[in-house]
Amino acid sequence: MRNANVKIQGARDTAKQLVAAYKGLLAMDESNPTCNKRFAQFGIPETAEARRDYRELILTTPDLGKYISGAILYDETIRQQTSDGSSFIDLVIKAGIIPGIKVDLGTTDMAGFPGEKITEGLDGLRERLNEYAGMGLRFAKWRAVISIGNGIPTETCIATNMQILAQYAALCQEAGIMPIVEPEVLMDGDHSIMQCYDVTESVLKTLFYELYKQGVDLEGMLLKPNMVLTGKNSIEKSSVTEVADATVKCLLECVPAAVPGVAFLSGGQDGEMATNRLNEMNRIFKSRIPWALTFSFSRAIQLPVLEIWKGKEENKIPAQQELCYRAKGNSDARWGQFDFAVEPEREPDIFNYK
Ligand code: 5MM
Repeated sequence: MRNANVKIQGARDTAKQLVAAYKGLLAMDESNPTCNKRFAQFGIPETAEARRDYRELILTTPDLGKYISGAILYDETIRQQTSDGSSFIDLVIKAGIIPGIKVDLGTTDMAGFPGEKITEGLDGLRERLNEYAGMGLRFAKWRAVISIGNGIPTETCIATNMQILAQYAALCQEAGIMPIVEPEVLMDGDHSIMQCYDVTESVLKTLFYELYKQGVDLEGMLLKPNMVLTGKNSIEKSSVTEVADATVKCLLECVPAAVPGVAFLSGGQDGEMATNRLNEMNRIFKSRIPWALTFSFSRAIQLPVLEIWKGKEENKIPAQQELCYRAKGNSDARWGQFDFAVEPEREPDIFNYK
């Protein structure tokens, strides 16, 4: 067991605050290419100014801080100024939200392992983290990507990515920054929910072994995993309850109780479906799980907002209303109180799932 020095204690406090009752995180850390890709879908200019306006629209949404505990920002945003000349970090804090930052530098092809990716960004990370801590950013995020396909993922890809994630987490805690650890098993493909379960289980078990080996304090971190889902091209369809059942069972098998919270990514799921699935997990299992189960969605919250905004000032208020609606829905789901659009199809029995 690691003694909590001041920095570890700070990370533990941040983790607890981020998973406070009824709250979750907003991932608004799209890199410029990803943000531009989203903008292009809705005819929004792919410029630094449009990205600035959009992020200002998000962070000036009335009442956002009632539902959102933390915002994951991107390096470009924290170096931009709002329209009244203040800093984005100050704007986040003024909204009652904890500011965080994505620190990975994206993925690249893994040498010798066709179809697999490795996440880059460890070089110089200690210095970047110290700079971010000095700017008032209290948590960070790093995403590793695992694909399911013919002969993949390989053990080597999983082990290498999880080792890097654990190194990132250790560096964050050294700097007094709380690490969000994001191992994403992608939805792409035609795999079954059981294949996703098996890969997610292997990824999470490897991850926690690496975190243990590298001395990462589990109370001072959060996990951001995928839900256990069928591949998006699969003919098999899973009910909301089957997804909740498989996901919670997998987490119970792999995630130590010392971790204060699990904040899901949405991974390209339809927004309402992601909310329904989170709601179902909390509705059914909340008395049987040791960690908070919440959200850290990007697309599931933001795509409907972008669709309304379309880059036009006159659409700003309806876009903010949509953002608030999505944030509130997920906040309700955080407690199993979201108003269901999709009825659960069967009672789950997590202990008989596998
Ligand atoms: C939108 O994706 C975020 C940034 O990705 P890039 O570095 O590729 O631009 C990503 O980190 C995001 O925070 C999480 O994956 C969750 O997003 P989703 O859309 O899966 O909820």
